[in-house]
Amino acid sequence: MYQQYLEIHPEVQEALAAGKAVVALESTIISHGMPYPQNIETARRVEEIVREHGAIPATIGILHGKLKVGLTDEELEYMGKGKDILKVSRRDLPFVVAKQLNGATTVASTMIIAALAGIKVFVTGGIGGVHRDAQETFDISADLTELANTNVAVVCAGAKSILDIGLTLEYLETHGVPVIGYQTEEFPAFYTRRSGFQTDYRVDSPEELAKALKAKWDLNLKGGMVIGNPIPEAFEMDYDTIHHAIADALKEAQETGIKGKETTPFLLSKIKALTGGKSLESNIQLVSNNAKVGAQLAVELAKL
Ligand code: PSU
Ligand code: MN
Repeated sequence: MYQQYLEIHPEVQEALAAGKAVVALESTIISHGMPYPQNIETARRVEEIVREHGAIPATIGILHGKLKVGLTDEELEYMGKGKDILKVSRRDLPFVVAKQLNGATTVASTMIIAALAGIKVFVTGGIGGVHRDAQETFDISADLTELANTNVAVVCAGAKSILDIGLTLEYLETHGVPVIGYQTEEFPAFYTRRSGFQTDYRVDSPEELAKALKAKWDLNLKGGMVIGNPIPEAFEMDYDTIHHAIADALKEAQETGIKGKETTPFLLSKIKALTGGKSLESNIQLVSNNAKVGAQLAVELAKL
């Protein structure tokens, strides 16, 4: 039934049919997470890195209601430039499809579409999570419930401290989502390598990660896995700089009444302005670093 809504790029289709390594990439980071033209440059670079490490990239997005798995260069450009691109999470999917609209996919909806296409590894920058004042706002990203339900591994640089990282990890634990530190014991905090929170397991190689995923899914333990891959030291931000910027951005969001799906994009662009663009540079570097690990993982998984 769902095939009628999917449009898989021929190169991706071929790779999947042959059991080769494929890596899914999201588009909210392109349309709502970074400014033009760095968004498109980054998206292209990330695809290249995935190829350099032996996998086929499949950037996911929605165009005229079609769930696209693998975008052409023009489509990628449109994702980065178009003014009519909605931010689409799980709850938005049916309407964007039925009304034939354009949409950028979040971690949650990218996981859903990747799973429909048969892709098991997905690379992004950071996952959504439990927001800092969630006790009051109930703002908990649908990314977390998706991780509990959909069989896709997510390679990320952790979660930003615009979120409550501790509560995010508690939520994932409750829902049985393994949280892995890639070559680290600590869950990374996106712009910085350290967050002060431990992960459940440290894993040092893509083979080891692939084996754990295979075991999880062989055992019918549904859901994903969060693989926290810290930003390379050279591109890490100064702890105080980023923490002040985040505090200021959060204050402004509260004062101006920013809510719901606008929150994450608002905070990201404020932080970029407050750090004089440094946060954007870190963001680009950490996604590239994740693309490498994700591709290596997909290659190992394809061997099992
Ligand atoms: N974190 C980033 N950049 C992003 C996002 C998160 O560093 O662009 C996006 C992802 O697509 C993520 C979404 O799935 O924000 C979470 O949004 P929300 O909190 O509204 O669920
Ligand atoms: Mn939210």
